[in-house]
Amino acid sequence: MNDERFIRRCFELARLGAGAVSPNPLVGAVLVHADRIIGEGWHQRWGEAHAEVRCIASVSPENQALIPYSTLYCNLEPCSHFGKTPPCCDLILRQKIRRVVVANMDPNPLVAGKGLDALRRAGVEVLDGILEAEGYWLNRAFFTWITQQRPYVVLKWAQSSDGFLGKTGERTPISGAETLRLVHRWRTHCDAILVGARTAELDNPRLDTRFFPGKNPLRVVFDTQGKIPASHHLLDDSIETWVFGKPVMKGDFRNTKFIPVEGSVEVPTLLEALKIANKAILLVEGGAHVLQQFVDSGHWDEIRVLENRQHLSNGIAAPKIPENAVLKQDFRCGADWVRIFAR
Ligand code: AOF
Ligand code: ZN
Repeated sequence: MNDERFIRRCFELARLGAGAVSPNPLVGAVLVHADRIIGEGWHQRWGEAHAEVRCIASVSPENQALIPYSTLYCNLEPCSHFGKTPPCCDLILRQKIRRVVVANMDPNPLVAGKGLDALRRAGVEVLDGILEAEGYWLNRAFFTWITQQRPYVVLKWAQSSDGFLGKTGERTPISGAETLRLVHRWRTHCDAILVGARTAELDNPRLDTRFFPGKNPLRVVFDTQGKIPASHHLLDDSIETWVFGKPVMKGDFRNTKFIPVEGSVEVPTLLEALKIANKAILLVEGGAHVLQQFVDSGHWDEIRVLENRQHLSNGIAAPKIPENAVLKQDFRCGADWVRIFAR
């Protein structure tokens, strides 16, 4: 069906905003006249123009007379509120567009149906719910952020084919180069990355995105016993970093914040701090103890497991996939397997 085809194109465009719009949704828009695309746009950056605005602005002068006779496709209900940008609905009505097709309603209480209502009241033909489930999956972090008012939590680990994260007490590379790039892509798409003290100490990770173009998310590390050496990458102040539990270190830190805590860091405490800082997507990269803490407390939305053919026979056991996890995606990446579970 053509409506589905053009909504799929909206999804493709929307994905181009990944990593740059959070906590806003990923939104793409397409303007179609007689089965021909005459305009395309997507929400490119938080605080900047919405997809519909860019789409309409992209129509070439010779096609502008066709706008009122075209259908606007958008994966999210056009907004009806004044936020950082004016309402997209007003623009649609001003342009006299008579047909609008969307995948998902906007759960933002400022919009929540008011956008489509305004269009319908003005006589626009509105069709909603096209590829709704795909649209929901695309914007799962945004829907969680709005409806549950907390960051979306992704747990990630790499394991051997016999279920070990690594050998005890030594850095064990598991996945290959292609998977490393994939992980760096995932990092660019999230707002914060967390590791525990043992991983930070043993692996000396940079937690940056050097193998994929995009932004560096906030680095978060639990270090309640102050074990991370000052010379480690996580304390190099090169990227915004939160260190939970370590007594404030001396030095000229601009990007590193030391957050003193007594005892261990509870997951809800971290999630609340991230929420206040507008960080809507958290990637938890280990180690075993921290991952288990999230699994046991039920604070996870998605689990991404990278597995290779290596046999380790012993070492640190990978967490068990919870029983309520549903396999959503399953693909090969280089010599590794990637499995993505959600609830
Ligand atoms: C749309 N098209 O491309 C996006 C929408 O602060 P603002 O003005 O950017 O508004 C952000 C809210 O607008 C966001 O929470 C969501 O409800 C909606 N996002 N709506 O019509 C878009 N990104
Ligand atoms: Zn809008």
